[in-house]
Amino acid sequence: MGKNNSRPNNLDAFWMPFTANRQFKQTPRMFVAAKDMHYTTDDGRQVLDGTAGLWCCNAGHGRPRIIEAVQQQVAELDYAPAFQLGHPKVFELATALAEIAPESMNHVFFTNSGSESVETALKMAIAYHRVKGDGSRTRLIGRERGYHGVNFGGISVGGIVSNRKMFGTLLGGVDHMQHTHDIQRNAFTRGLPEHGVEFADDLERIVALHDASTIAAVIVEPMAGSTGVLMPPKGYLQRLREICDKHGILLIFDEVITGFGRMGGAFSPDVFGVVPDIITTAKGLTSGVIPMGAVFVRDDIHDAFMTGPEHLIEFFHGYTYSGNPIASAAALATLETYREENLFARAADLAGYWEDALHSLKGLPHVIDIRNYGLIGAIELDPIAGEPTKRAFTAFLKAFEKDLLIRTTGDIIALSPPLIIEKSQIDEIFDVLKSVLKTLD
Ligand code: PXG
Ligand code: PLP
Repeated sequence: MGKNNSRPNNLDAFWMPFTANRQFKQTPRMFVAAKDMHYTTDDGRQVLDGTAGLWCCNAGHGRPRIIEAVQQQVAELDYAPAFQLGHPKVFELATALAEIAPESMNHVFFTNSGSESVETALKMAIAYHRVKGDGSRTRLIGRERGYHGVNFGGISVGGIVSNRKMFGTLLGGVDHMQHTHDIQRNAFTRGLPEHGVEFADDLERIVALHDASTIAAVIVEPMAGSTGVLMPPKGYLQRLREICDKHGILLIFDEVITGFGRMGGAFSPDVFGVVPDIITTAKGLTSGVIPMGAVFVRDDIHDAFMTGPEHLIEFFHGYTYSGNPIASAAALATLETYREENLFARAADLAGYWEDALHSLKGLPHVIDIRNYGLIGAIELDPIAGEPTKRAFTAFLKAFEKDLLIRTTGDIIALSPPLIIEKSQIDEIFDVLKSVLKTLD
Protein backbone atom coordinates (compact mmCIF):
# COMPACT_ATOMS: atom_id res chain seq x y z
CA MET A 1 0.00 0.00 0.00
CA GLY A 2 1.39 3.37 -0.97
CA LYS A 3 1.64 6.07 1.63
CA ASN A 4 2.22 9.72 1.08
CA ASN A 5 3.17 11.22 4.39
CA SER A 6 5.36 14.10 3.32
CA ARG A 7 4.44 17.51 4.67
CA PRO A 8 2.36 19.54 2.17
CA ASN A 9 4.09 22.58 0.67
CA ASN A 10 1.15 24.86 1.34
CA LEU A 11 -0.77 24.99 4.60
CA ASP A 12 -2.55 28.22 3.80
CA ALA A 13 -5.89 27.17 2.30
CA PHE A 14 -7.13 25.07 5.20
CA TRP A 15 -8.78 27.27 7.85
CA MET A 16 -8.33 25.00 10.85
CA PRO A 17 -11.09 24.57 13.48
CA PHE A 18 -10.51 25.76 17.07
CA THR A 19 -6.83 26.36 16.27
CA ALA A 20 -4.39 29.22 16.53
CA ASN A 21 -3.93 29.03 12.73
CA ARG A 22 -0.99 31.39 12.29
CA GLN A 23 0.99 29.89 15.12
CA PHE A 24 0.23 26.32 14.01
CA LYS A 25 1.31 26.99 10.44
CA GLN A 26 4.67 28.33 11.63
CA THR A 27 5.34 25.17 13.65
CA PRO A 28 2.96 22.47 12.46
CA ARG A 29 2.28 19.29 14.40
CA MET A 30 1.23 16.51 12.03
CA PHE A 31 0.08 12.96 12.61
CA VAL A 32 0.44 10.51 9.72
CA ALA A 33 -0.54 7.20 11.31
CA ALA A 34 -2.06 5.68 14.43
CA LYS A 35 -2.16 2.24 16.01
CA ASP A 36 -3.65 1.20 19.35
CA MET A 37 -2.36 3.71 21.96
CA HIS A 38 0.01 5.67 19.71
CA TYR A 39 0.11 8.28 16.98
CA THR A 40 3.03 8.52 14.56
CA THR A 41 4.19 12.04 13.69
CA ASP A 42 5.49 13.06 10.27
CA ASP A 43 8.99 13.16 11.75
CA GLY A 44 8.64 9.54 12.81
CA ARG A 45 7.98 9.86 16.54
CA GLN A 46 5.55 7.63 18.46
CA VAL A 47 3.27 9.82 20.58
CA LEU A 48 1.27 8.26 23.43
CA ASP A 49 -2.40 9.22 23.08
CA GLY A 50 -3.50 10.62 26.44
CA THR A 51 -6.74 12.03 25.04
CA ALA A 52 -8.26 9.37 22.73
CA GLY A 53 -7.96 11.86 19.87
CA LEU A 54 -10.52 14.45 20.93
CA TRP A 55 -12.23 12.25 23.55
CA CYS A 56 -13.46 9.94 20.80
CA CYS A 57 -11.14 7.00 20.03
CA ASN A 58 -12.30 4.97 23.03
CA ALA A 59 -11.35 1.62 21.45
CA GLY A 60 -7.88 2.90 20.53
CA HIS A 61 -6.59 3.31 16.99
CA GLY A 62 -6.44 1.07 13.95
CA ARG A 63 -8.64 -1.64 15.44
CA PRO A 64 -8.93 -4.57 12.98
CA ARG A 65 -12.65 -5.28 13.33
CA ILE A 66 -13.59 -1.66 12.63
CA ILE A 67 -11.19 -1.34 9.68
CA GLU A 68 -12.56 -4.49 8.11
CA ALA A 69 -16.21 -3.47 8.63
CA VAL A 70 -15.65 -0.08 7.00
CA GLN A 71 -13.73 -1.57 4.07
CA GLN A 72 -16.44 -4.16 3.42
CA GLN A 73 -19.28 -1.69 3.72
CA VAL A 74 -17.80 0.91 1.40
CA ALA A 75 -17.40 -1.76 -1.27
CA GLU A 76 -20.89 -3.19 -0.77
CA LEU A 77 -23.22 -0.22 -0.24
CA ASP A 78 -21.66 3.22 -0.09
CA TYR A 79 -24.75 5.34 0.43
CA ALA A 80 -28.50 4.91 0.68
CA PRO A 81 -30.91 7.85 0.83
CA ALA A 82 -31.69 8.57 4.45
CA PHE A 83 -35.24 9.81 3.94
CA GLN A 84 -38.09 7.39 3.10
CA LEU A 85 -35.56 4.58 2.40
CA GLY A 86 -33.43 2.35 4.59
CA HIS A 87 -30.63 -0.18 4.68
CA PRO A 88 -30.15 -3.10 7.11
CA LYS A 89 -27.14 -1.92 9.10
CA VAL A 90 -28.75 1.21 10.52
CA PHE A 91 -31.66 -0.80 11.95
CA GLU A 92 -29.25 -3.38 13.41
CA LEU A 93 -27.27 -0.57 14.94
CA ALA A 94 -30.30 1.13 16.52
CA THR A 95 -31.33 -2.19 18.08
CA ALA A 96 -27.82 -2.83 19.39
CA LEU A 97 -27.72 0.67 20.88
CA ALA A 98 -31.14 0.30 22.50
CA GLU A 99 -29.75 -2.78 24.26
CA ILE A 100 -27.02 -0.81 26.03
CA ALA A 101 -29.12 2.32 26.63
CA PRO A 102 -31.17 2.84 29.82
CA GLU A 103 -34.17 0.51 29.93
CA SER A 104 -36.83 3.02 28.95
CA MET A 105 -34.85 4.43 25.99
CA ASN A 106 -35.39 2.16 23.00
CA HIS A 107 -35.44 4.69 20.17
CA VAL A 108 -32.47 6.28 18.45
CA PHE A 109 -32.19 9.18 15.99
CA PHE A 110 -28.92 9.39 14.01
CA THR A 111 -26.82 12.47 13.32
CA ASN A 112 -23.22 13.11 12.23
CA SER A 113 -21.72 14.85 15.24
CA GLY A 114 -22.27 15.92 18.80
CA SER A 115 -23.35 19.37 17.65
CA GLU A 116 -26.05 17.88 15.45
CA SER A 117 -27.16 15.55 18.24
CA VAL A 118 -27.69 18.58 20.45
CA GLU A 119 -29.72 20.47 17.82
CA THR A 120 -31.79 17.33 17.29
CA ALA A 121 -32.47 16.87 21.01
CA LEU A 122 -33.48 20.51 21.53
CA LYS A 123 -35.86 20.43 18.56
CA MET A 124 -37.30 17.11 19.70
CA ALA A 125 -37.97 18.49 23.19
CA ILE A 126 -39.83 21.55 21.93
CA ALA A 127 -41.77 19.55 19.34
CA TYR A 128 -42.66 16.90 21.92
CA HIS A 129 -44.47 19.39 24.12
CA ARG A 130 -46.25 20.74 21.08
CA VAL A 131 -47.48 17.37 19.84
CA LYS A 132 -48.73 16.77 23.38
CA GLY A 133 -50.75 19.98 23.15
CA ASP A 134 -48.40 21.94 25.42
CA GLY A 135 -47.03 24.34 22.81
CA SER A 136 -46.23 27.10 25.30
CA ARG A 137 -43.27 25.09 26.60
CA THR A 138 -40.55 26.47 24.33
CA ARG A 139 -37.80 27.71 26.65
CA LEU A 140 -34.50 25.87 26.89
CA ILE A 141 -32.33 25.96 29.99
CA GLY A 142 -28.58 25.32 29.87
CA ARG A 143 -25.81 25.95 32.36
CA GLU A 144 -22.85 28.28 32.66
CA ARG A 145 -19.67 26.65 31.34
CA GLY A 146 -21.69 24.05 29.42
CA TYR A 147 -20.44 22.88 26.02
CA HIS A 148 -23.03 21.62 23.60
CA GLY A 149 -21.23 21.93 20.30
CA VAL A 150 -20.96 24.89 17.99
CA ASN A 151 -24.27 25.22 16.14
CA PHE A 152 -26.68 28.00 17.06
CA GLY A 153 -28.86 25.97 19.42
CA GLY A 154 -25.82 24.46 21.10
CA ILE A 155 -24.00 27.74 21.69
CA SER A 156 -27.25 29.32 22.89
CA VAL A 157 -27.76 26.77 25.67
CA GLY A 158 -23.98 26.45 26.09
CA GLY A 159 -22.15 28.59 28.60
CA ILE A 160 -18.64 29.06 27.28
CA VAL A 161 -18.26 32.78 26.72
CA SER A 162 -15.67 32.69 23.94
CA ASN A 163 -17.88 30.33 21.93
CA ARG A 164 -20.84 32.74 22.21
CA LYS A 165 -19.74 36.34 22.30
CA MET A 166 -18.83 36.74 18.60
CA PHE A 167 -22.10 35.40 17.28
CA GLY A 168 -24.84 37.87 17.95
CA THR A 169 -27.99 37.37 19.95
CA LEU A 170 -28.26 33.61 19.46
CA LEU A 171 -31.51 31.74 20.12
CA GLY A 172 -34.18 33.57 22.12
CA GLY A 173 -35.93 32.07 25.13
CA VAL A 174 -32.85 30.55 26.70
CA ASP A 175 -31.64 30.85 30.29
CA HIS A 176 -28.73 29.37 32.23
CA MET A 177 -28.24 27.79 35.64
CA GLN A 178 -25.08 28.50 37.57
CA HIS A 179 -22.12 26.15 37.04
CA THR A 180 -20.97 23.71 39.70
CA HIS A 181 -17.25 24.47 39.96
CA ASP A 182 -16.35 25.23 43.58
CA ILE A 183 -12.62 24.92 43.95
CA GLN A 184 -12.62 26.52 47.42
CA ARG A 185 -14.65 23.70 48.91
CA ASN A 186 -13.86 20.78 46.60
CA ALA A 187 -10.20 21.05 45.49
CA PHE A 188 -8.36 17.71 45.11
CA THR A 189 -11.52 15.64 45.54
CA ARG A 190 -11.19 12.06 44.31
CA GLY A 191 -14.33 11.19 42.34
CA LEU A 192 -17.52 13.19 42.91
CA PRO A 193 -17.30 16.38 45.01
CA GLU A 194 -18.97 16.43 48.44
CA HIS A 195 -20.16 20.01 48.20
CA GLY A 196 -22.58 21.60 45.75
CA VAL A 197 -25.85 19.64 45.59
CA GLU A 198 -27.57 22.99 46.22
CA PHE A 199 -26.33 24.36 42.87
CA ALA A 200 -29.23 22.36 41.39
CA ASP A 201 -31.68 24.59 43.22
CA ASP A 202 -30.76 27.36 40.80
CA LEU A 203 -33.20 25.64 38.46
CA GLU A 204 -36.01 26.52 40.90
CA ARG A 205 -34.99 30.18 40.63
CA ILE A 206 -35.27 30.02 36.83
CA VAL A 207 -38.61 28.21 37.01
CA ALA A 208 -39.91 30.87 39.40
CA LEU A 209 -38.78 33.60 36.99
CA HIS A 210 -40.23 32.19 33.76
CA ASP A 211 -42.92 29.82 35.05
CA ALA A 212 -42.65 26.09 34.42
CA SER A 213 -45.37 26.26 31.76
CA THR A 214 -42.92 28.05 29.41
CA ILE A 215 -39.97 25.64 29.84
CA ALA A 216 -39.42 22.72 27.46
CA ALA A 217 -36.14 21.23 28.63
CA VAL A 218 -32.98 21.48 30.66
CA ILE A 219 -29.73 20.36 29.04
CA VAL A 220 -26.54 19.58 30.98
CA GLU A 221 -23.47 17.45 30.60
CA PRO A 222 -23.56 14.92 33.45
CA MET A 223 -19.80 15.54 33.65
CA ALA A 224 -18.85 18.83 32.00
CA GLY A 225 -15.89 17.91 29.78
CA SER A 226 -14.88 20.64 27.39
CA THR A 227 -14.94 23.43 29.96
CA GLY A 228 -12.26 21.61 31.94
CA VAL A 229 -13.72 18.47 33.51
CA LEU A 230 -16.25 19.40 36.22
CA MET A 231 -17.69 16.42 38.07
CA PRO A 232 -21.29 16.65 39.30
CA PRO A 233 -21.42 17.20 43.08
CA LYS A 234 -22.90 14.27 44.99
CA GLY A 235 -26.71 14.34 44.73
CA TYR A 236 -26.72 17.16 42.16
CA LEU A 237 -28.04 15.20 39.15
CA GLN A 238 -30.64 13.49 41.32
CA ARG A 239 -31.92 16.87 42.49
CA LEU A 240 -32.04 18.23 38.92
CA ARG A 241 -34.09 15.16 38.00
CA GLU A 242 -36.50 15.79 40.87
CA ILE A 243 -36.99 19.45 40.00
CA CYS A 244 -37.58 18.62 36.31
CA ASP A 245 -40.13 15.96 37.27
CA LYS A 246 -41.91 18.30 39.63
CA HIS A 247 -42.38 20.85 36.83
CA GLY A 248 -42.89 18.61 33.78
CA ILE A 249 -39.59 19.71 32.22
CA LEU A 250 -37.59 17.29 30.06
CA LEU A 251 -34.04 16.54 31.20
CA ILE A 252 -31.44 16.12 28.45
CA PHE A 253 -28.02 14.68 29.28
CA ASP A 254 -25.37 15.60 26.74
CA GLU A 255 -23.17 12.51 26.81
CA VAL A 256 -21.05 13.24 23.76
CA ILE A 257 -17.97 12.80 25.95
CA THR A 258 -19.30 10.66 28.80
CA GLY A 259 -20.95 8.05 26.56
CA PHE A 260 -19.44 4.74 25.48
CA GLY A 261 -17.33 3.72 28.42
CA ARG A 262 -15.41 6.84 29.35
CA MET A 263 -16.72 6.72 32.93
CA GLY A 264 -16.83 2.95 33.34
CA GLY A 265 -20.34 2.25 32.00
CA ALA A 266 -22.14 2.68 28.68
CA PHE A 267 -23.76 5.98 29.71
CA SER A 268 -23.89 8.13 32.84
CA PRO A 269 -27.02 6.49 34.33
CA ASP A 270 -24.93 3.30 34.67
CA VAL A 271 -22.51 5.06 36.99
CA PHE A 272 -24.42 8.01 38.47
CA GLY A 273 -27.85 6.32 38.63
CA VAL A 274 -29.89 9.25 37.27
CA VAL A 275 -31.84 8.61 34.06
CA PRO A 276 -32.66 11.58 31.80
CA ASP A 277 -35.38 11.77 29.13
CA ILE A 278 -33.05 12.28 26.17
CA ILE A 279 -29.34 11.43 25.77
CA THR A 280 -27.13 12.96 23.08
CA THR A 281 -24.03 11.07 21.92
CA ALA A 282 -21.36 11.03 19.17
CA LYS A 283 -17.56 10.57 19.49
CA GLY A 284 -17.17 7.07 21.04
CA LEU A 285 -20.09 5.72 19.01
CA THR A 286 -17.68 4.90 16.18
CA SER A 287 -14.51 5.30 18.25
CA GLY A 288 -13.92 8.42 16.15
CA VAL A 289 -13.44 6.45 12.92
CA ILE A 290 -16.38 7.85 10.93
CA PRO A 291 -18.41 10.90 11.99
CA MET A 292 -21.67 9.80 13.60
CA GLY A 293 -23.93 10.83 16.45
CA ALA A 294 -27.00 9.32 18.06
CA VAL A 295 -29.83 10.74 20.16
CA PHE A 296 -31.53 8.31 22.54
CA VAL A 297 -35.14 9.04 23.44
CA ARG A 298 -37.47 7.76 26.11
CA ASP A 299 -40.09 5.52 24.55
CA ASP A 300 -43.12 7.64 25.40
CA ILE A 301 -41.46 10.74 23.87
CA HIS A 302 -40.97 8.81 20.65
CA ASP A 303 -44.49 7.40 20.83
CA ALA A 304 -46.03 10.84 21.30
CA PHE A 305 -44.93 11.66 17.73
CA MET A 306 -46.40 8.45 16.27
CA THR A 307 -49.91 9.76 15.89
CA GLY A 308 -51.82 11.35 12.98
CA PRO A 309 -52.20 9.94 9.46
CA GLU A 310 -49.64 7.21 8.80
CA HIS A 311 -48.50 8.53 5.42
CA LEU A 312 -47.28 11.79 6.97
CA ILE A 313 -43.77 12.51 8.22
CA GLU A 314 -43.90 12.63 12.02
CA PHE A 315 -40.78 14.70 12.74
CA PHE A 316 -39.57 17.24 10.18
CA HIS A 317 -35.89 16.79 10.91
CA GLY A 318 -32.96 14.71 9.63
CA TYR A 319 -29.61 14.87 7.86
CA THR A 320 -28.48 13.63 4.45
CA TYR A 321 -26.04 11.37 6.30
CA SER A 322 -28.29 10.30 9.21
CA GLY A 323 -27.47 6.60 9.67
CA ASN A 324 -25.03 6.51 6.75
CA PRO A 325 -24.18 2.87 5.86
CA ILE A 326 -20.43 3.21 6.39
CA ALA A 327 -20.85 5.02 9.70
CA SER A 328 -23.39 2.38 10.74
CA ALA A 329 -20.95 -0.42 9.90
CA ALA A 330 -18.19 1.37 11.82
CA ALA A 331 -20.46 1.82 14.85
CA LEU A 332 -21.58 -1.82 14.85
CA ALA A 333 -17.97 -3.00 14.71
CA THR A 334 -17.05 -0.52 17.45
CA LEU A 335 -19.79 -1.86 19.73
CA GLU A 336 -18.55 -5.40 19.04
CA THR A 337 -15.01 -4.34 19.94
CA TYR A 338 -16.22 -2.74 23.19
CA ARG A 339 -18.16 -5.89 24.04
CA GLU A 340 -15.52 -8.47 23.07
CA GLU A 341 -12.79 -6.67 24.99
CA ASN A 342 -15.10 -5.68 27.83
CA LEU A 343 -13.78 -2.16 27.53
CA PHE A 344 -16.40 -0.34 29.65
CA ALA A 345 -15.64 -2.65 32.59
CA ARG A 346 -11.95 -2.26 31.87
CA ALA A 347 -12.31 1.51 32.28
CA ALA A 348 -14.05 0.95 35.62
CA ASP A 349 -11.35 -1.51 36.73
CA LEU A 350 -8.52 0.86 35.83
CA ALA A 351 -10.19 3.90 37.42
CA GLY A 352 -8.59 3.38 40.85
CA TYR A 353 -5.09 3.00 39.45
CA TRP A 354 -5.69 6.03 37.23
CA GLU A 355 -6.94 8.07 40.21
CA ASP A 356 -3.88 7.26 42.34
CA ALA A 357 -1.46 8.05 39.53
CA LEU A 358 -3.23 11.33 38.72
CA HIS A 359 -3.42 12.54 42.31
CA SER A 360 0.31 11.87 42.77
CA LEU A 361 0.77 15.20 40.92
CA LYS A 362 -0.64 17.08 43.92
CA GLY A 363 1.98 19.44 45.34
CA LEU A 364 3.75 20.10 42.02
CA PRO A 365 4.22 23.78 41.09
CA HIS A 366 1.09 25.68 39.97
CA VAL A 367 -1.28 22.72 40.51
CA ILE A 368 -4.40 24.12 42.23
CA ASP A 369 -6.83 21.22 41.72
CA ILE A 370 -6.99 17.65 40.45
CA ARG A 371 -10.24 15.95 39.42
CA ASN A 372 -11.09 12.45 38.19
CA TYR A 373 -13.78 9.90 37.42
CA GLY A 374 -13.53 6.71 35.34
CA LEU A 375 -10.77 7.24 32.79
CA ILE A 376 -11.03 11.01 32.94
CA GLY A 377 -8.58 13.30 34.66
CA ALA A 378 -8.03 17.03 34.99
CA ILE A 379 -5.21 19.09 36.42
CA GLU A 380 -6.07 22.73 36.99
CA LEU A 381 -3.13 25.14 36.95
CA ASP A 382 -2.86 28.58 38.43
CA PRO A 383 -3.00 30.95 35.40
CA ILE A 384 -0.06 33.26 34.67
CA ALA A 385 -1.21 36.74 35.75
CA GLY A 386 -2.51 38.61 32.70
CA GLU A 387 -1.86 35.64 30.37
CA PRO A 388 -4.61 33.09 30.90
CA THR A 389 -4.26 29.74 29.03
CA LYS A 390 -0.54 30.24 28.39
CA ARG A 391 0.77 28.06 31.22
CA ALA A 392 -1.35 25.06 30.27
CA PHE A 393 -0.67 25.48 26.56
CA THR A 394 3.06 25.53 27.30
CA ALA A 395 2.56 22.24 29.16
CA PHE A 396 0.82 20.85 26.05
CA LEU A 397 3.75 21.85 23.83
CA LYS A 398 6.34 20.44 26.24
CA ALA A 399 4.43 17.17 26.65
CA PHE A 400 4.17 16.87 22.87
CA GLU A 401 7.95 17.27 22.59
CA LYS A 402 8.20 14.41 25.06
CA ASP A 403 5.93 12.19 22.94
CA LEU A 404 2.76 12.57 24.99
CA LEU A 405 -0.54 13.96 23.69
CA ILE A 406 -2.58 15.87 26.28
CA ARG A 407 -5.41 18.40 25.83
CA THR A 408 -5.78 21.77 27.44
CA THR A 409 -8.69 24.10 27.87
CA GLY A 410 -8.07 27.40 29.62
CA ASP A 411 -5.45 26.55 32.25
CA ILE A 412 -6.77 23.04 32.74
CA ILE A 413 -5.08 19.91 31.43
CA ALA A 414 -7.65 17.27 30.46
CA LEU A 415 -6.81 13.59 30.10
CA SER A 416 -8.99 10.84 28.59
CA PRO A 417 -6.95 7.95 27.18
CA PRO A 418 -8.35 5.14 25.03
CA LEU A 419 -9.94 2.49 27.23
CA ILE A 420 -7.33 -0.06 26.06
CA ILE A 421 -4.58 1.74 27.99
CA GLU A 422 -2.17 -0.44 30.02
CA LYS A 423 -1.05 0.39 33.56
CA SER A 424 2.51 0.93 32.33
CA GLN A 425 1.17 3.54 29.90
CA ILE A 426 -0.73 5.26 32.72
CA ASP A 427 2.60 5.46 34.56
CA GLU A 428 4.23 6.87 31.46
CA ILE A 429 1.59 9.63 31.13
CA PHE A 430 2.13 10.82 34.68
CA ASP A 431 5.92 10.47 34.62
CA VAL A 432 6.04 12.75 31.58
CA LEU A 433 3.53 15.17 33.12
CA LYS A 434 5.53 15.34 36.34
CA SER A 435 8.68 16.28 34.48
CA VAL A 436 6.76 18.83 32.38
CA LEU A 437 5.04 20.46 35.36
CA LYS A 438 8.36 20.77 37.22
CA THR A 439 9.81 22.86 34.39
CA LEU A 440 6.87 25.28 33.92
CA ASP A 441 7.45 28.97 34.65
N1 PXG B 1 -21.65 18.13 23.42
C1 PXG B 1 -20.61 17.85 24.25
C2 PXG B 1 -20.87 17.56 25.70
C3 PXG B 1 -19.30 17.79 23.74
O1 PXG B 1 -18.29 17.52 24.55
C4 PXG B 1 -20.20 18.35 21.56
C5 PXG B 1 -21.47 18.37 22.13
C6 PXG B 1 -20.07 18.64 20.11
O2 PXG B 1 -19.66 17.52 19.39
P1 PXG B 1 -18.99 17.70 17.93
O3 PXG B 1 -18.91 16.29 17.43
O4 PXG B 1 -19.92 18.53 17.11
O5 PXG B 1 -17.65 18.35 18.16
C7 PXG B 1 -19.10 18.05 22.36
C8 PXG B 1 -17.73 18.02 21.74
C9 PXG B 1 -12.22 19.20 24.18
C10 PXG B 1 -13.17 18.98 23.05
O6 PXG B 1 -11.03 19.15 23.98
C11 PXG B 1 -14.47 18.66 23.33
C12 PXG B 1 -15.38 18.46 22.29
C13 PXG B 1 -14.98 18.58 20.97
C14 PXG B 1 -13.65 18.89 20.68
C15 PXG B 1 -12.73 19.10 21.72
O7 PXG B 1 -12.67 19.39 25.32
N2 PXG B 1 -16.67 18.15 22.64
N1 PLP C 1 -27.91 23.15 2.27
C1 PLP C 1 -28.48 22.75 1.12
C2 PLP C 1 -28.53 23.71 -0.05
C3 PLP C 1 -29.00 21.42 1.02
O1 PLP C 1 -29.58 21.02 -0.12
C4 PLP C 1 -28.90 20.56 2.14
C5 PLP C 1 -29.40 19.18 2.09
O2 PLP C 1 -30.02 18.74 1.15
C6 PLP C 1 -28.32 21.03 3.33
C7 PLP C 1 -27.84 22.33 3.37
C8 PLP C 1 -28.23 20.15 4.57
O3 PLP C 1 -27.23 19.20 4.43
P1 PLP C 1 -27.15 17.94 5.40
O4 PLP C 1 -28.40 17.14 5.16
O5 PLP C 1 -25.90 17.20 4.98
O6 PLP C 1 -27.08 18.47 6.81
